[in-house]
Amino acid sequence: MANIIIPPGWAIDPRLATSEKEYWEFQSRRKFLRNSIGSVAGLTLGAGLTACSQSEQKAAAEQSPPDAPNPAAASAPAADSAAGLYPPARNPKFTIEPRKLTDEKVAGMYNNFYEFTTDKEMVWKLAENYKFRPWTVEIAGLCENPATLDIEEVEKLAPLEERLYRFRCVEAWSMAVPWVGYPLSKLIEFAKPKPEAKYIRFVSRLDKEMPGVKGQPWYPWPYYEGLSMEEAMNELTLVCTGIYGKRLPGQHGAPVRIITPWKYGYKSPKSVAKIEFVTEQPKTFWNDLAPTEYSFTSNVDPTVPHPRWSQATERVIPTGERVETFPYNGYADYVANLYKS
Ligand SMILES: Nc1nc2c(c(=O)[nH]1)N[C@H]1C(S)=C(S)[C@@H](COP(=O)(O)O)O[C@H]1N2
Ligand SMILES: [Mo]
Repeated sequence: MANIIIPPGWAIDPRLATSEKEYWEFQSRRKFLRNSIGSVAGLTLGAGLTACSQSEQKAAAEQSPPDAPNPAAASAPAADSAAGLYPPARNPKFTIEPRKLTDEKVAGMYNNFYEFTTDKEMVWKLAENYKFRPWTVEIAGLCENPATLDIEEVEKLAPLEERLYRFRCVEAWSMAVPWVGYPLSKLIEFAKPKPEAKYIRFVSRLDKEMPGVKGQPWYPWPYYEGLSMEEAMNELTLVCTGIYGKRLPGQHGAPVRIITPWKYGYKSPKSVAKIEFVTEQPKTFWNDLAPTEYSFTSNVDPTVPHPRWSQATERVIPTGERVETFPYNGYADYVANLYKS
């Protein structure tokens, strides 16, 4: 047999490939994450249900060269309309002490976004080429000003600012990241809810071609979440269109998501397509899947364990350091009064 090396189909021009240093940093980070993550139990549904589609997705994702990720890739195409908007000034009021800001690549390679895959380390790759623009957000329900807005209009509804927030997933890992957005209260002012509106409901995009939707039909897609109006009006709650000074990349929920930093991560829906004002407390994706494990409110609370693990401490990504979890994720001064009664 002749000793000819046939480049695999996915081989790219080496000049386009990542530098070796970046590549090895990427690989060692992957390995570290993989080793340190094993201990966290999967969410509610049995591993058997997800294992098959997950490994298929992984195989598909690994057909591409092992280049370092470009967390901004998904936001690149419409770069022109982003000119002048990013990066906005940081609002110095919000600090993450005693946490440290998570590295951009680390945060962009460890994500929960089940519409793409349940494999946290692969979301960025599977979302990389998804078309998140054009995009519209429907504002509906009990309000004076229902509208369907282009994402570019959503982005300009109020001045963007950067805020450093702690982020705590119910699976007991945490990060701290610089979100870009504006208070949800600004969008609510625009919509003018009627007095009967007591809750706000968010629906993520439903696209049967998203690999995690296609491969996991047992989930009640699309992802749906909700807040009380007081929670939605709280100054911490953000309409988020960016991170690390740029538009949101796919894996973080492009082109627009909600952020509620005093609640577990799943209360922050990604890739929002609809915002609706309603009277009754809306149903939510994780509460419907496992009502005994994921409540509607889901405030970060170190004293209330998840039925299958403690919430007293959290694992900082990527070091794996164990630190104490704070009530309301450290935001009690802003929100504790909402839950007095
Ligand atoms: N549409 C949608 N939104 C979602 C999720 C999801 O699977 N789909 N996962 C949630 C969970 S469990 C977490 S921890 C955060 C993760 O956000 P990040 O990957 O940007 O850190 O997104 C939340 N929002
Ligand atoms: Mo999460």
